[in-house]
Amino acid sequence: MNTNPRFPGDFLWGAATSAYQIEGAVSEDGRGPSVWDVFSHTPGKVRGGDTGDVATDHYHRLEDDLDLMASLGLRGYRFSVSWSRVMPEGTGPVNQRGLDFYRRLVDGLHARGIRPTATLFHWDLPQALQDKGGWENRDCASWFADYARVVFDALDVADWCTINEPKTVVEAGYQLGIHAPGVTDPARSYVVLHHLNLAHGLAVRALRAGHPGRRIGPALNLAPVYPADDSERAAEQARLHDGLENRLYLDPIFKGRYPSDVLERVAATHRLTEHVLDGDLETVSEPIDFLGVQYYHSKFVDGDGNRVFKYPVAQAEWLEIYPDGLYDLLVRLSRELPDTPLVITENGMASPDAPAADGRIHDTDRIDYLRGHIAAMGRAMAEGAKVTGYHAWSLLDNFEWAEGYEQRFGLVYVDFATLERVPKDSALWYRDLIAGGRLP
Ligand code: PNW
Repeated sequence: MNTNPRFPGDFLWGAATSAYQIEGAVSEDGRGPSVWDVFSHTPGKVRGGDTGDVATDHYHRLEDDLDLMASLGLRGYRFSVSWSRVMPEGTGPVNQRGLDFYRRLVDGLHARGIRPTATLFHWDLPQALQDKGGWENRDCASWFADYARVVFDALDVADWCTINEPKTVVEAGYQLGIHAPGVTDPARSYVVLHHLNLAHGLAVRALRAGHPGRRIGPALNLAPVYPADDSERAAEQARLHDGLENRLYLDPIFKGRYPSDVLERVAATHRLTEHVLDGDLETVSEPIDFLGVQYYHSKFVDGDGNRVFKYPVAQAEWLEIYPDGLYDLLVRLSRELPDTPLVITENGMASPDAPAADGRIHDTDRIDYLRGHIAAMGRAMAEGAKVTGYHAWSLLDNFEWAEGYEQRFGLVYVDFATLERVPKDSALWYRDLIAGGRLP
């Protein structure tokens, strides 16, 4: 058996970013504030008081960053559109200067032969809409669809992701309160999930209606759950946690229903079913073209349902490194969803990288992480998983949400004092992988 097979010639090797994490220029050219501007400027919410005001200054360094992508040989680039750059109030007037930035980005990608994937929502809801209840307001789904139509019409992009990681919005934004808008109320979180799902479905319909031939899908962060020991109780907890981690997000989109075991489990708090109106689940389960899979880690749970760490963790304390989990996940998804192409829309790890004496960044831990996960993906593909692309998270070190600038996920190092970019060893390794079509 060939243990280092060649990936298909048309495989989409890319890197991903998101708007608030890299752009900066938060009050330029008519951009309105988002919930993340407000949250990051609230004392105590982000490590070190960091904000996305400047971030990597990508907004002003667009041409250089495009050249950087080309120099790494990227075939694909996944970015997100800032809703409040395009519609400063979230609804109503469109800000052409905001759209122009993304037009320049997309043109620059096409000019370099890099295929764009645009994500409509990567957590930066316009603050004006948060003031009207945000995702707790059912109208937010139709505001989103209106915004989606504007962006679909403006940008020459074939591949679209709707909502980035509804699970993170639900858990970090509305249960733990560690992300904007900082709510700590589970009862409000599942309403938000349903409205995010509705928004997703309405955007799929909007694309179908206006732009046949383009592709659209969700971007779900999924984490395989395993029992930490051989007990029946641990096995039972693993099944339940699989519901909370994975089926709660997959089933509404692919089966048109929320998983009943999860609903029962959270019945006291979720108030979900009362918000699901006739016809909603048909909207939510509108057929999609691909599933964006974001994989960082797996979870092992014991008989009490507590997470047990069995493998080394990265700089981010939740990021337990387990490449076999990606293999298991892809094999499972291709079995359960045989007709749905899979695209890895994010995979990566954080390290406290710093330049060595030679000025280079020797991030061998990241190379090991990428090698392990890409090999796991290759094994799943060899067994028939239909994976068409892989996007490393992230192109650049960036604003890592509540962790500020301390956790570095980039293939490219950013010196946040000078904003200079230096490709890490992992970026050069990834360049060689793309050029050769197999693991270096
Ligand atoms: C993703 N977890 O978030 C996001 O899409 C990115 O914006 C982010 O920078 C990246 O992963 C790294 O964190 C996640 O706790 C946040 O399992 C948390 C988790 C997973 C993904």
